[in-house]
Amino acid sequence: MKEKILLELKKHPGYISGEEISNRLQVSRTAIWKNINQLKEIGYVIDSQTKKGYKLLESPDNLLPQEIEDHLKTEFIGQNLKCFEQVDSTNLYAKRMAEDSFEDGTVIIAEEQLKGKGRIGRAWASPKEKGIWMTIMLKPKVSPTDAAKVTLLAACAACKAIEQTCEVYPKIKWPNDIVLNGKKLCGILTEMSAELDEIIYLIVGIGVNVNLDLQDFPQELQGVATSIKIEKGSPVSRRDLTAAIINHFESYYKVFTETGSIMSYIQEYKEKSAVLGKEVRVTSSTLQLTGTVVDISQEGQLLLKLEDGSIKEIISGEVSVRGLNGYI
Ligand code: BT5
Repeated sequence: MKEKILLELKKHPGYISGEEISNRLQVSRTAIWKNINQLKEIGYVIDSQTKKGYKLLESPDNLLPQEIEDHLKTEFIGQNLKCFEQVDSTNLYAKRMAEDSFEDGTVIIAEEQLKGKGRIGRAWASPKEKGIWMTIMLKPKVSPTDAAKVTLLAACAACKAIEQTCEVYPKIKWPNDIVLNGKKLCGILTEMSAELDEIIYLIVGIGVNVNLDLQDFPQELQGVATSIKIEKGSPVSRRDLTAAIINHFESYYKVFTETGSIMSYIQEYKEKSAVLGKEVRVTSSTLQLTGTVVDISQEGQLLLKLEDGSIKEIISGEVSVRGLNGYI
């Protein structure tokens, strides 16, 4: 009912009387009054005047389905939106859901994560109502070997959405980080369940530090992490940015699933790269290399020129890339 009343308020830029809403929705005036109060409790600013009725003055920046949906231009991604106040992790939630059945393109969003996940068991700080913590659930008909490309695609989409919505210009640190002024702004965690030649499900977790202040980060991250608010100097709409990421993601993803290739956006990815041309150290549990990043291949691999002049192809997965003098 709340959603229906909200829709009526949104349709009327001026005041709409309780009677008119009551006639349109076939509900009592008391029910309307109660629901309006509930909307106010979750952050909507609604003016009520005895003679004129109700007028929506301001919508909250909470990540509520009805607020995000208004800004979506997608065919399937985000058409099924599940928004929560608190979850352990949106990726964990998505995995549990995927074990049963899910609609392709379902998006899970939480205002707060208690066990936000990074790669290889790392933690992801996800304070309440400060960021975008979301997971896109997919059933791509591509080979499991192409799954890593979706991380690059998501980074491209998130970066573009941040540029357009927030007017700050971050870079992508291959494979899964977005950095702004040398600090981490966003991380992506792609996970899948697959058989030999078929992906059963793929989930793409995207965490963006939107309106965090420095003290919202755990102490140990304060030197390496940042938020859009910190860099821009003012808060931005999480709702608009969430919708923009989903919109851009779908348009890149559609081309990818149709062609199985990232050719159409690899150039854009390279233009946004924070590591191309830089000397970096690449580490994983089995590898430690220093070299210069000379290219990112059509397959999404990092091409590293080593000291002996040879070129080493690094596949994404569980590697970390660091600049020689600092985070990047
Ligand atoms: C990532 O891992 O960067 C992937 C992060 C994915 C988070 C999203 S949020 C929605 C969805 N649900 C989840 O549970 N996860 C996804 P990795 O490259 O391993 O980086 C993790 C490291 O980043 C940590 O070890 C910290 O050093 C650092 N870190 C943790 N929280 C951070 C934050 N909020 N901002 C910047 N850096 C952070």
